[in-house]
Amino acid sequence: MKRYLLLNGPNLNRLGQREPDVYGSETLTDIEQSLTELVESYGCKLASHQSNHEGKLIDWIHEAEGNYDGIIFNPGAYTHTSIALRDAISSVSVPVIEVHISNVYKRESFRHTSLLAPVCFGQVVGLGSKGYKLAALAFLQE
Ligand code: CA2
Repeated sequence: MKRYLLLNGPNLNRLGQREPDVYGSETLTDIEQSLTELVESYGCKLASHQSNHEGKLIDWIHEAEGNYDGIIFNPGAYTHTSIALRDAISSVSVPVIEVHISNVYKRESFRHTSLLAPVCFGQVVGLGSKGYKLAALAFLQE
């Protein structure tokens, strides 16, 4: 059975609490539930973690090696800053799809650069919470 890992980075535990115009009204729990349903409908399994700490995200990426078939990852603002997360993604053979709820290219210029995208399998940007499902489908329909 194929197994997938959903990772969410800093502040994504605040989804649904503020800025619904930018990030929508769904909570992270809502997103986790609907993604679990989708993945299970394909006979696969999903595990999910969120952390506001870079090192924890790095540990989960390392632990994914040999245990998961793909990672759906919204790295939050670490996208734009973290060489350490980029190195972690490079250090494993598990494919990673980077997801952003908002269209980062329509926003401040500091959000236009992803240090992670060059080492990711793909990227989904600006499609709201549906982006997580589209990333999952890219793995599920492989
Ligand atoms: O669009 C995305 O998914 C982001 O990864 C979200 C990050 C942001 O730093 C990235 O540039 C793009 C922010 C995380 C969510 O922050 C919240 C702020 C207020 C209310 C709810 C969430």
